[in-house]
Amino acid sequence: PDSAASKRGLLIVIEGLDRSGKSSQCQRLFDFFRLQGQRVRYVKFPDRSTPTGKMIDSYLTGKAQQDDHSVHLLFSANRWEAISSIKSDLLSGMNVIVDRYSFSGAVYSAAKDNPELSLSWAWNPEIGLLKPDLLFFLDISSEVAAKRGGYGAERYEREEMQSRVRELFKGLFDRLKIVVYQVDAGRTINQVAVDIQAVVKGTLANQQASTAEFETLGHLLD
Ligand code: NYM
Ligand code: MG
Repeated sequence: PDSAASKRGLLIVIEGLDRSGKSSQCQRLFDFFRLQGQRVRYVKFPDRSTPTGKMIDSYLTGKAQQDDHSVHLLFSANRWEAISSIKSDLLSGMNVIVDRYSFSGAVYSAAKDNPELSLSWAWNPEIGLLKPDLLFFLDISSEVAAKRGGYGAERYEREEMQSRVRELFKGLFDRLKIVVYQVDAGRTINQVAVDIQAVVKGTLANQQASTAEFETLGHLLD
């Protein structure tokens, strides 16, 4: 059998609305890899620690105003500036779990009350970023999400916006050549974690040593 060292790591993205349980599931998946003795890294977008991330944070918390187009491109730049380090980690055999990615990037901007930010306009700067090996969508209604201790005080954390975001996520997935594992996120953390791990276990078992190449995110289908 091929040695594990000859395989690159998996790029696993977890997407969903605010309060859908993404961060808990990323933590659970991280622990799962560690228990298997596998190397793993956790990445969260936006990464608020970098210069672009600090600008994004100021915008989200209402400390700064930004043109809608401009802040959209900052979110995208925040991913682009991280991608070479993610790629080299994957090549070194590390699995990378990503909490929000390009899919959030496109739909949150497109959900704004600004007709200039169409879904396809918002998707464009994501083209060429690494395509996830596994994409999970933690599906929850905006009503159930709102009941989970309520939304916070950041921009976008309003139920009306979240319900538009949910519809846009589904519309976006329909227009991409990508497999999406939609998980019912209205259940307990354990139930959701079991479903995610089952998919990851299956992928690890079937992973070929030759999958060193990467695919990238492509254009939206019509
Ligand atoms: N968000 C997140 C975007 O608008 N564009 C993006 O590209 C990303 C990654 O930022 N409400 C939004 C979604 C969230 C907010 O993310 C902050 P989080 O995961 O709540 O820290
Ligand atoms: Mg949030």
